[in-house]
Amino acid sequence: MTPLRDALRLYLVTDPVMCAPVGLVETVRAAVAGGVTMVQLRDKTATTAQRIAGGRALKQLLAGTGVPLVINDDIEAALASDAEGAHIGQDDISVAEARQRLGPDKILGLSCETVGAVRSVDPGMVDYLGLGPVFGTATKTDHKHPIGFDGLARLAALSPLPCVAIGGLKQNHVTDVLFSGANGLAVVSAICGQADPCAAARAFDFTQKDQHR
Ligand code: TZP
Ligand code: MG
Repeated sequence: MTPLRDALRLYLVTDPVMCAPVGLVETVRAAVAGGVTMVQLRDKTATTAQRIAGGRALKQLLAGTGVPLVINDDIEAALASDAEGAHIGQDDISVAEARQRLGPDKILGLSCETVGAVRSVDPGMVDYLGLGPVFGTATKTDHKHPIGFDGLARLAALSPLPCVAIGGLKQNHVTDVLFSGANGLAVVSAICGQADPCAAARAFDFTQKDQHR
């Protein structure tokens, strides 16, 4: 499995409605071929049984790629589909309960929008943070104010864990995100909504930033 810090580089968060024209599994297959390094199954309206079925299909697809699969907000589905972990938000089940149910070895990701949320993270319980939204986005409208790259830099500097930026991020934001101190970009519509998800993923160019390391 790719080390988590590296896996966070280009993190595809799937939206089943946006993926529908191409298909969820085909979107993920193409996106991974284009360079996606981590995948989250995020389906707010599905049942646990549907998430398990989706998770199993994606696990099969990702076998041997080193790309970890995480299930949003459903520990039971994460376990039953043998995903690498789960991702939760501030209003979902508690970190302690998620960690207890996942066991010590699975990946647990946590969304943080504020300085207070990052400060209260227990790095012994959580593996990575999702920071944002960097920009406002039609994909998720129930969030607080966008934090911008300044806010991202503030949260990333405080983060005791690897972190990934999310919210309105597109192919032209790679350099700003990495220079803000996040380990990578998590995206939905920049890849899921696209007719050619492979080309959309490939258009995230990390070579420029790599030259500065
Ligand atoms: N959490 C914060 S913003 C967001 C999530 C799941 C949606 C990001 O979607 P997009 O299409 O990449 O802006
Ligand atoms: Mg959630």
